[in-house]
Amino acid sequence: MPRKLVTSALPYANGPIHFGHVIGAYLPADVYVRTLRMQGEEVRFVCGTDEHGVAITIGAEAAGMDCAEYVAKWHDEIRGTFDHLGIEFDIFSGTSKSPSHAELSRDFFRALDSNGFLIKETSQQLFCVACDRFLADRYVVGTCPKCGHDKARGDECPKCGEWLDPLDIVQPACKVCSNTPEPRSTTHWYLDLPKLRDAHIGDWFQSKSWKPNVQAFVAGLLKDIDKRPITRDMKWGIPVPEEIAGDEEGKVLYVWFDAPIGYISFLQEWSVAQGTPDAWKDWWCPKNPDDTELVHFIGKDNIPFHCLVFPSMLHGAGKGYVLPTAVPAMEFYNLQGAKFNTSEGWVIPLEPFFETYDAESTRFYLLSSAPETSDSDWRWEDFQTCVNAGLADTIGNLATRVLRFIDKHFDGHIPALQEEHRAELDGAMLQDSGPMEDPADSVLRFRFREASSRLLANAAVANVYIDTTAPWALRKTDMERCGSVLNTAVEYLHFLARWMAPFMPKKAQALWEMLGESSPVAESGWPELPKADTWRKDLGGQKLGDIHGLFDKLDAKAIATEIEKLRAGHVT
Ligand code: B3M
Ligand code: ZN
Repeated sequence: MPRKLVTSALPYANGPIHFGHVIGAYLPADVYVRTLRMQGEEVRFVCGTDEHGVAITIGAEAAGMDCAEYVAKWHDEIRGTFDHLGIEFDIFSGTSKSPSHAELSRDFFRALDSNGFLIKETSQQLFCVACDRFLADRYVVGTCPKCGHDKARGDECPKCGEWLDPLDIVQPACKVCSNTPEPRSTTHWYLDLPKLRDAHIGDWFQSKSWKPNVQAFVAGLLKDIDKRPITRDMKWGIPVPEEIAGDEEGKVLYVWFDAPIGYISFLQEWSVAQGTPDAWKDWWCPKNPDDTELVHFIGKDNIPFHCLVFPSMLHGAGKGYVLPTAVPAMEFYNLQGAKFNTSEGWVIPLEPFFETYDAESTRFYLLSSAPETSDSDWRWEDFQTCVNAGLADTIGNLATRVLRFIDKHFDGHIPALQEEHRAELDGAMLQDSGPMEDPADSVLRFRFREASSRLLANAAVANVYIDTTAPWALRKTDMERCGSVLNTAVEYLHFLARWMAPFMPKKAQALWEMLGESSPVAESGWPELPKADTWRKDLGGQKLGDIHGLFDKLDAKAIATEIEKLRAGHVT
């Protein structure tokens, strides 16, 4: 079985992440990894913060901090959010601190250079004298030369969508200080993407099947692809190797050049920490490339870099790096119909959120509303319905009703199954109460919405079973049959806990322990769909753990207040 190397886009260490990020690149990856692990696969899950680039230096300046201190602060903050949500990486490092990152990035640069994939060129760029720096495209603002919109950015016009060169902007101004920048000449290195496309990447891209949103977009880019600058004039960043820079001073690698290399350097860091410094090579440079499946979880704005630029770098380095097998890019996730926007207050601040709401239910709602095939939304009302009708009614109630009843009337021990009831109750549970489908099968196809609805549908089967077999009524007439009916329900809850584990790991563990188990539920393996004859674990006689409610219902008034708060805090 190929090893799986799973990455999530590296969040910029310059601000908090919101639910749009979470469902875009992190939570689905976490569920995917947990599912694979339960299926016995060998997986590494790598992430960390993206700590270079202009956005970081400007953020640090505005905060009055130095860059290292600034990125460390956001690194910890972002990591805290992942911890809250139970998103567990094998390693969560950062591009400015991972020990091998800078040198590995420089090695990439050297290798691409000696393999003939870099171009050195001098051109004019806008320089802000007041800020004493060349302006990155997004830090030039002014009037669009095409449509006349006066809030165009150096890289594109938000009104007409035209891709722009900052030098074409009419009346350009520095976004930071508003002064007029002047053109100055500067030398940079460019990645020869047309050559890399013709060498391999074009054919490689065409040979694979991609999500429709990736396929059309990248095929279009490939057609008239141009070289791309991969260096910048800045202080904060990884210096270009001296032997190549020569007399050119103050050149660092472009943030998008070094950031994806973090997927490699962080795994190197992990390998060293394990005491097996070369282990990363088994994933990144296996003897047979089919021995690794590399899966990049990203949001759709990162598609060109992960499907084109980084694969080009990996190939062009000529060191036998694997190329991605799948890039399950999500569409955008909005908040109540409008884009998440931290600076306009159109966000759900996560710290207070987690004081009030349960992280595991939140995971489930995010997955069930994931922007897989088109943009989608966090809607507070839907969150409430998902928690109340889905989780609390369908899963939570089922478990507590059955287990409390056993607690009370069978002295907390799972009743025995009478042989004479076996066949009939197998049929009642596995055939007559509704269809069951394997959530893992959806997860492996990156269909997280489908996976979460399968999980609920499987729980609904047990509710139908309980309604038709009516154990509460049997208690008065036929205690043995009542026991068999409950035994069968508990056998099924044993499946449900394991099915829940990738989605809601803590709730799954809680249910597992209520069933009297003490091992980690995730280590019990992935249960395929139950089959008559083999599905039972013969749990009769096992003592249950402490029984408690699994999900708290959300109150409609509180939800209405959340929506009001959001509207009131919105500044445009
Ligand atoms: N930090 C952009 C983003 O967060 C960037 C991703 C890097 S992945 C190598 O959208
Ligand atoms: Zn300026």
